Formats: sequence, structure tokens, C-alpha cells
Amino acid sequence: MKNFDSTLYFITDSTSFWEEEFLRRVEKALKGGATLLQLREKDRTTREYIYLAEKVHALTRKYRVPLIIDDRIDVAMATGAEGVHLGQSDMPIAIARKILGDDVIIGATAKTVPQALEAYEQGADYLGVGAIYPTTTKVKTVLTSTETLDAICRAVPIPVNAIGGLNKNNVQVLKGIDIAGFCVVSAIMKAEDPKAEAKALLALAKELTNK
Ligand code: TZP
Ligand code: MG
Repeated sequence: MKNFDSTLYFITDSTSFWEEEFLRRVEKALKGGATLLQLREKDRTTREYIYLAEKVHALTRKYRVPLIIDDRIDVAMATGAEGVHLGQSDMPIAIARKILGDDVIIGATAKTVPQALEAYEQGADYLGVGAIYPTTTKVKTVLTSTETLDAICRAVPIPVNAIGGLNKNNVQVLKGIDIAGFCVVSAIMKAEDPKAEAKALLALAKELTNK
């Protein structure tokens, strides 16, 4: 098993911030205890994505948190990021694994048990499953029930993270399901105090995962 901890997986969204404020918030989340961090950029050019990834990587290195790049294995390779996250319409996991080798963390999105099994069999290191609740972060979202999340956790031996609309007030819905952790975007990104929010969410995530 690769050395990463997805207990509190913070996924960024830079869209409503100037770069300086965005980076400040990312660092606060790291200070608060985010255990894994994904840079998720949908509207930047390749060059902009790489430059921002380099800046975020400098921060994640400081806190010894692996950096995962959303969608783009080229950006991950160019920046030496520790991993990449691939959805159902991104590069197939098996091809990414062939290109990236065994040391890079590859995460996959799965919304059903067959998708989860396929991603696992192709070499995914972890799964993101959701959206558990409606979210304003992603325009097109299909909801995944907690029953399906539970079935996925039972079906695959790799870490499974819940995602989608999760915050301090609703994560108890995950209780009793064998998740490795959960992912949040807006709960931390838009928090008044991202450090305090991350700290509180980490405590809840530890409780839910018996860590
Ligand atoms: N995939 C499923 S839901 C989601 C992604 C990337 C966005 C989650 O964002 P938030 O703000 O935590 O609801
Ligand atoms: Mg994607």
C-alpha cells in the first residue's frame, strides 16, 4: 500500500479567489490538518495549471502532504506531484498506471460498484465516491446513496473516500460505513477560518474512521 492518508482530503477550488488569497487558504487548510490535497482546476490553460501546481506543491511539501492533480497526468508529471485523480471521462486508469508507473498515487471516481471494481482492477490506489449530497462545486452531479457507498467499501480493498456536499453538520451520515475518510471542497475553501474548519473536520473524520 502506498503511503498516503485520505482521512481529511481537501480538494481546492480557486475560482472565487485571487491567487494570493487562494494560496493563503490552502496553507491554512494544511495547517489545520488536511491529510491529502487535490488541486482541481477546470478552466485554466495547461501552463497556468502547471504554474499554480508548482506553487501549491511548495506548500504541500512544507506540510508533508501528498499533492494530487485532478484530471491531468501531464500536469502531475510536469510538476512531480505525488498523484493524479481521474474521473470516468478522463484517461483510463490502466493507461495512466502504465504511463505513471507504480509509485504515483492514482485516484478514481466511482459512482457504482462495477465502476469501483473496474478502477481497482485497473490499478487505482483509492476511490472517491459521491456526490453524497448535492453540491454547488460541481455543475453536473449525480448523487450516490450511502447504501452504494457502503457496497463499494465492501467490494474493494483500497481506501474509499466519500465526497459531495459534506460538512461538519452532516458527515455523521457516514457513520458505520468503512470509509478511509471524506473529501471536502467548499466546507474548507469557503470557511471564514479554513484552519479551524480543517481542524474540526479532521477530528470528525478521525472519529468516523476510528483513527
Ligand atoms: N465530485 C463529486 S462531488 C464533488 C466532486 C469533485 C464536489 C464536492 O464539493 P463540495 O463543495 O465539498 O460539495
Ligand atoms: Mg476529472
